Amino acid sequence: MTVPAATQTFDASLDAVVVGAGFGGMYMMLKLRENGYSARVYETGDDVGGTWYWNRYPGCRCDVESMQYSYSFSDELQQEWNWSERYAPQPEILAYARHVADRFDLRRDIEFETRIDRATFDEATNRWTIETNTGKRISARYFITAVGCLSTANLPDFPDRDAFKGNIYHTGQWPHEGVDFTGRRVAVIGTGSSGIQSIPLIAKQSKSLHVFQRTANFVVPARNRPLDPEERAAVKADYAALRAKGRSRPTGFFFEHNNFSALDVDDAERERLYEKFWDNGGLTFLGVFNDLLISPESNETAAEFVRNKIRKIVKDPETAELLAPRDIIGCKRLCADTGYFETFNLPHVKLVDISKSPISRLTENGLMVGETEYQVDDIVCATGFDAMTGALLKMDIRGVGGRTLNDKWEHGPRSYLGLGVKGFPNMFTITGPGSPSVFANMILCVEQHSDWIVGCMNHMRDEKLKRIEATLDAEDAWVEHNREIGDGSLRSQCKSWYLGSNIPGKPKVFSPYIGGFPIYTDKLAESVSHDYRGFELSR
Ligand code: N01
Repeated sequence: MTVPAATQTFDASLDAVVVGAGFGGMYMMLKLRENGYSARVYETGDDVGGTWYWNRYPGCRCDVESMQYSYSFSDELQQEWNWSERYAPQPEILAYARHVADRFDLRRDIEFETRIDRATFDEATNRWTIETNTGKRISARYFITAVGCLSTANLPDFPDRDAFKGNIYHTGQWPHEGVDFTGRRVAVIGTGSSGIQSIPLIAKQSKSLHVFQRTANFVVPARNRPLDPEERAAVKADYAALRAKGRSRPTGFFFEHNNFSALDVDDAERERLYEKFWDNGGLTFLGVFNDLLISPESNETAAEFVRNKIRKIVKDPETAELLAPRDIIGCKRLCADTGYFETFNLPHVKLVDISKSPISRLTENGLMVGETEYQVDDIVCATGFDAMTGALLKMDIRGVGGRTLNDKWEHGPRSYLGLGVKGFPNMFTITGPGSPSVFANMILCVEQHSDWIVGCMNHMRDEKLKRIEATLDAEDAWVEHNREIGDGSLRSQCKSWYLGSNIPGKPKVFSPYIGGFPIYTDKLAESVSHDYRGFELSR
């Protein structure tokens, strides 16, 4: 329960408050400290790690290669840390986050088990008043959110949810002690990345597994494997150049890609290239041609290639057809698997198509689809997140004139560069909607934003400025630019969390910036070199 503001006094007066101790909040804290600012991070969980603290479901791992999904700011750090696999499992990423916190002595500036409930801008002082669920009231010049893009779990409000006598889990809020499904009858709802990673492992333990699929997803093999010392050493020897190469790519990753269209080659060559990328494994499958997310004809060649793979792997033709997505590959986020399709060949695993007839309600013993009851002991909701805006809008953020962020974003998020919001001065949103975030290497994105923010704060300090706010013109132009380039991509052509379509009633706005990491980098630099163009700075 929030303690009323009137009954509180300030518990601290700081230069900056940072919300969240995931990779974004940790690095932001380090930069603030290095630059001589008083700051504190507030974190709901009892440890660092963000996404990797909460998501502990079986099979959870990063489907971005571990040598790249790691901080780049410290060469000592990247030289001393040894990733064990091509794709790091969740416990190892969490161990890495803890290592970073200890190595850079970050914990002393992080307040755990403390949620930020409200932040209010005071126009008289140009400072934020931040209130926590523990009753603290903090005054800060800057309010910096590092809340992640996929951190607010979407637990569907199935009718009669409370009637179910078994256990309901959400992949994004997994019990820390783990769950033993041995001998249990399990239902998994949802076939996005979390479902696709967890289903093969849940199937290994459970007595029976029903997978409830609303929309089939495109999945390519991850081809995970242990990393051998020579491979690690080769990357480490060339890390700076490889990171630079990554930053020059739209995704912020370095990987093999081709710079020609799928329609520039004949059928045999196209097939050969698809096979090559399929065998290599991973999300870089979409790099096989340069127009897969632009040209529907090119996209369809890749989509059909994957459908044919599914038809070959899954033995029951009816199940295979249900698992073969009909829409655009890469529109919903591509998934990478280890044995997902093979799992449906097991006799105790059944796919339930709920595309036409949804889960109508829960019962004491399971769930109903149409007239059929599926009796289970456990229900796993791999149903995703209120992405991009959920964690920001959960806080009661009040800007100029007491206007809430919820009100301002009633019809979808509006920001300048995904960093600043008109009407919310001295607030910065790390990987906020309108920045590349989920379309790029998230760790490079948080480093980029934190560096930019601290650079801006240094400029303000040098110039004795007290207030920075995005201008309405800059915000409008950025929102329009986002819309235009989003419309030009096939990624905006289906129902996805990028658009907010997974949350009933959420405005359908394509939220991440799809222009690519290097172009975005230029835009950030341009703003700085033109005296923070697009922002109004004042004393
Ligand atoms: O969530 P999702 P996720 N009834 O939204 C279904 C990142 N991530 O947690 O498609 C029935 O993708 C929903 O159906 P539909 C990654 O960016 C990364 O799997 O909306 N079904 C869908 O099948 C990823 O994209 C890693 O028709 C319902 C599923 O639930 C993002 O997180 C690992 C439903 C949700 O899929 C989200 O992934 C894991 C309902 N009421 C996740 N509501 C890495 O490896 C939803 N669904 C880095």
